[in-house]
Amino acid sequence: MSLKVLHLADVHLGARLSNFGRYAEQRRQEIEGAFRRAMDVAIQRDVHLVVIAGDLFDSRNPERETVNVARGQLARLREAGIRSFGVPGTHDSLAFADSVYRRENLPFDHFFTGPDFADPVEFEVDGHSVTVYGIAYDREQTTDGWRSLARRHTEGIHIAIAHAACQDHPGWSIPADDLPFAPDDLQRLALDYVALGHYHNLRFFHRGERVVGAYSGSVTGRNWKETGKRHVVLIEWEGAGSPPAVTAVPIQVRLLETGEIDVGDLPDSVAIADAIRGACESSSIWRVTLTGDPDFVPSAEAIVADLEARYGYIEVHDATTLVTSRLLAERREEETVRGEFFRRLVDARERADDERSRAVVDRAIKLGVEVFG
Ligand SMILES: [Mn+2]
Repeated sequence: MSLKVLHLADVHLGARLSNFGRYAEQRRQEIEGAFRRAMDVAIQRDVHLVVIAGDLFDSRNPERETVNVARGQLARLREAGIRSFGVPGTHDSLAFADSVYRRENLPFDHFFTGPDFADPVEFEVDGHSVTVYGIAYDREQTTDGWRSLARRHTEGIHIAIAHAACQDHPGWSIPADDLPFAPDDLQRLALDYVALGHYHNLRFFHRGERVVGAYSGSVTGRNWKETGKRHVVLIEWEGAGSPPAVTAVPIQVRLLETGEIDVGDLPDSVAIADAIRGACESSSIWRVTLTGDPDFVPSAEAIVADLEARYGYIEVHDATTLVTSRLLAERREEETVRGEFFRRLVDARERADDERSRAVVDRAIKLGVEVFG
């Protein structure tokens, strides 16, 4: 039987998510829902191990109900005979005296609290010999960090868990708290898999064709840097030394998606709302950017108010200008104060030598249309 491991990270249980306004509470439940789904996947796929690579909680001091959500889900694994391993992250670091992991006895099979990769756990499961390494970075205690990670012996399958920042460019300054490593470090390690947390988007690391590690990414988008599908990673080995079969399993409850709509030919904000309904599935949460040169000033607020019930939460970003619109062409021909106003603005726009000055003029043109018609 193959050895199956499920890797997840960056759940951020208990995040306030106030960036979602009135939808924040619902979004918090969607994070819990995604975490539950991750546990469902572990149980349905009959994995032997679940590894959680940090930031299970959004803070070191989550509320009681949030801790109980984690407790309940980890207990499901235990009941199913699945071993669970965890490390702290940056949000829920063990370095804090009042860290949740110091106060609560969560039903992990093993939670790594050592400041270096010094104390791996070894066990046999279904005929496989498995070694798991983990680290709880602590600026006061950690001495060797990544340097302490090395394969102990040749037998079996060796997996490391780390909440750590990949330093893709030597020039990036990454604080030591984020446990920086270079992609090469991962390839050199001769481990079978490094389960990473910290960066919130899915990313695989290879040695040749072979996957040697991954960021599984967050399980639910918390902001507009975490759009699209969210995953857990399933890793399967036929035996020690064989390359793993690696699958990213989508896990999110509702996607965050971004889209662009050209509203140049639309008559009003009501029509824009209709166009968004037609283009954007209600199963996702959207940020829609309006582009083009319509003959009116779109009202992002009115469009959001119109669509909020359908999407729960939606953002509309107005990137239109009226510069080449028919409306502005007509106004500029007028021998009136209004005509003069728009002529001067269009001249100012032509003279503007950066994006920011042009944006100021574009805004002034829209205010002018709102005031003068
Ligand atoms: Mn995180």
